[in-house]
Amino acid sequence: MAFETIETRMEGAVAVVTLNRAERRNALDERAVAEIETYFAHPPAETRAIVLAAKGPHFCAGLDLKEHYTKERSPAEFMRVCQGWHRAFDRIQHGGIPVVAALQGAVVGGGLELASAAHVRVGDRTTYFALPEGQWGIFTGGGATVRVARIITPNRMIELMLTGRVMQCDEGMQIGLLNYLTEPGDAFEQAMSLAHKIAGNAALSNYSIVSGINKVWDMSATDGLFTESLLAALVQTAPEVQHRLREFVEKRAAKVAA
Ligand code: 1HE
Repeated sequence: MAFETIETRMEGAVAVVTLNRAERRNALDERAVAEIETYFAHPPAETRAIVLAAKGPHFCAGLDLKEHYTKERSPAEFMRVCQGWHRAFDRIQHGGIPVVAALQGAVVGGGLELASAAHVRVGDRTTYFALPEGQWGIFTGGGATVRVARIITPNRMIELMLTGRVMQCDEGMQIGLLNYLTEPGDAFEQAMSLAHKIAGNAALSNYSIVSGINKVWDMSATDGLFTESLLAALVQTAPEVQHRLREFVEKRAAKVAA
């Protein structure tokens, strides 16, 4: 598929995926969601981390309301639309490659659902969040009931949806929706710097971190601990570990210092 709604490029081992519909505030139409799914299903083989960014002053205005209005979808049609969003965002969250989102301006509705699928979120001081579905008479459909509720708690999500209020970046930091907050315009550089650092970890460690933790969250404690032991058995005994630990044993490694 030739991409129209996203731009992609590599910077070393870091892939950059940029939403490219600034004239629509990067609202997600069916094509955009399909392109996100296609890209994240098969990122370039050398990719060790991905930065998800967006052109223009706003990260993403959510569902393309004009498309939804024009198409007058039936329940069955919109269920399929939602399942397309779920597939695309599952590719991001469970694809095994760390994804860092660089946010600015509006991160609303489906835009917040998209950002919530990333593993690390960096916002600048223009970033704000909202779930304005109630005012349009609609509901979330891109995974927010699972991902956003887990990050900010169901109670906070219910309040945001009922009132439709805008949550500013400072509150986003306080409640863990943002991991980093930068000056305006600096989120992308910060996200790239984090992504390059993350890309230096062992790929199998990163795979287990981004796939294992969220999957264990879905399990019973017994299943979760068993799964953790299986993952650790694979990761801790990989050949790369000996090389990395030799650095520590022979006192060449950087210390974990405050
Ligand atoms: C859009 C969309 C959109 C902008 N779908 N076209 N999402 C929302 O409720 C957010 C609705 N959008 C806004 O509140 C504002 O547009 C923004 C705060 C994001 C940006 O404001 P601003 O002043 O920078 O831009 P603008 O002039 O409002 O928008 C520029 C153009 O983008 C304009 O089109 P134009 O032809 O007049 O130039 C807008 O109509 C268009 N545009 N947002 C379509 N969302 C799976 S279910 C998920 C459910 C949801 O996501 S609900 C949340 C929907």
